[in-house]
Amino acid sequence: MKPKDFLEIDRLLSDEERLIKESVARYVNEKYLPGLNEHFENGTFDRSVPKALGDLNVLGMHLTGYGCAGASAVAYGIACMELEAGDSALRSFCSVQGSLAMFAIWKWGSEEQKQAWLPGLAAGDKVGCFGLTEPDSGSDPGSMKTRAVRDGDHWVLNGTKMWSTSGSIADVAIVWATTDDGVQGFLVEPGMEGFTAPEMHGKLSLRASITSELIFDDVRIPDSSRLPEVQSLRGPLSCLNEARYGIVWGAVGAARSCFEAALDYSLTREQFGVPIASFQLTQAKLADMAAAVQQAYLLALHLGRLKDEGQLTVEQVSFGKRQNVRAAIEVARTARTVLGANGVTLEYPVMRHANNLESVLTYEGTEEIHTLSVGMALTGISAFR
Ligand code: TGC
Ligand code: FAD
Repeated sequence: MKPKDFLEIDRLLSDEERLIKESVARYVNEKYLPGLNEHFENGTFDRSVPKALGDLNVLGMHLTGYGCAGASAVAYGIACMELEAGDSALRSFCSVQGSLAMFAIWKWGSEEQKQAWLPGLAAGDKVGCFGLTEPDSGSDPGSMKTRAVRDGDHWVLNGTKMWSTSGSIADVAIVWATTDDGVQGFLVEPGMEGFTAPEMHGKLSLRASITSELIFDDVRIPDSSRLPEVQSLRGPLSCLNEARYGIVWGAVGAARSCFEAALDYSLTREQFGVPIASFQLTQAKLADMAAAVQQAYLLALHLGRLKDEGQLTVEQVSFGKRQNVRAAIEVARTARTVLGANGVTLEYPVMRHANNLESVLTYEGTEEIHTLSVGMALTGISAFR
């Protein structure tokens, strides 16, 4: 019996998938986690991450060509799971870089844009970010106010984006704006006059991740920096499908880390002269957490296999993101109780994951938005408005 792989789901992975799992986990445990608490406490991002993830070949790993690894969706998911077992900030960086910034260029960019940006982003030599959310436009991106107006062979961009992960360190921001021809994406670079990216402070969640505003004040952008292949909200939403899929897996990692911390702690912590693991109430919690983690893992793997067959629908992604993040939050909360007062400290990963998961529940489409997406698929009736 393997208490930490109860149903032996790892046996369903191929040798290559197991190898990726092991190599990402090794990086997380040996290189990333030792410095994490300091970054979390100080609200700083470990600047060695981009290059390290580039060396691991996980940035845009599910994309093909241009220096990308061309791995399967399941392999990409497994990498997300192991990264988020470390911290959601690590998976977030990978998601934004690979699934939002790189995918946008890969799917909707020109050949020149792909050649100019994708190899550097895949290697982690360059950092990308994604600007969709605005101060007055979150769940309803169609209400965005950021606007680009054509001026000869340039565009003039005005507006403000908020909550952009990696924004202040990005070499390229994928910015979505309304135009006379619909929503379009622009590649905005630091140094373009009128563009600033101040870091946002005061987050109590994802503290080891950089989050920024992106402010555009008459920024002149050449037409060659416009993503030429899409003029609709379909552009950004297609990128979100990719990143949401990564969260389906990432949430399993965060939940697993909390469960394992609780299991280990319960076997060594003694009260009333016995390990707390010997109490029936503790065992019930451990059984519930083990079931939740295993179910979430199976769901992620099933959706991953569907994606590799080209069969995964956006509603199924919503189902998975909603279900697995919910499950992870519940596991984190339960694990926290098993650890007692120690559970609220940084000495254990549980409260850190619990805090991070509040952002994960909200970004990439809130729990409510994904509930309505599933509701619409079930009933055929849209309840968004
Ligand atoms: P709607 O009229 O339904 O659709 C507009 C156009 O988009 C198409 N579409 C999609 N395409 C691809 N994938 C999807 N999931 C799509 N959903 C819709 C649709 O077919 C249509 O295309 P076309 O060609 O006819 O123009 O749009 P709506 O305005 O009614 O909105 C629908 C809704 C609410 C589901 C959508 O707006 C939504 O998903 N809202 C949530 C916004 C969100 O998730 N924001 C995330 C920002 S980025 C982020 O959080 C990064 S976190 C950092 C990290 O991961 O670490
Ligand atoms: P709102 O849309 O204002 O929602 C508030 C509440 O109302 C929620 O509970 C919501 O579910 C509910 N609600 C809204 N509409 C409905 C409805 N129709 N029916 C029922 N309930 C509804 N964005 C980016 O563009 N790029 C990034 O890199 C990025 N990174 C982020 C990093 C972090 C740490 C965080 C916290 C957010 C990030 N975001 C990013 C923003 C994120 O995508 C938004 O926060 C999210 O889309 C929700 O928007 P909002 O916060 O404006 O909430």
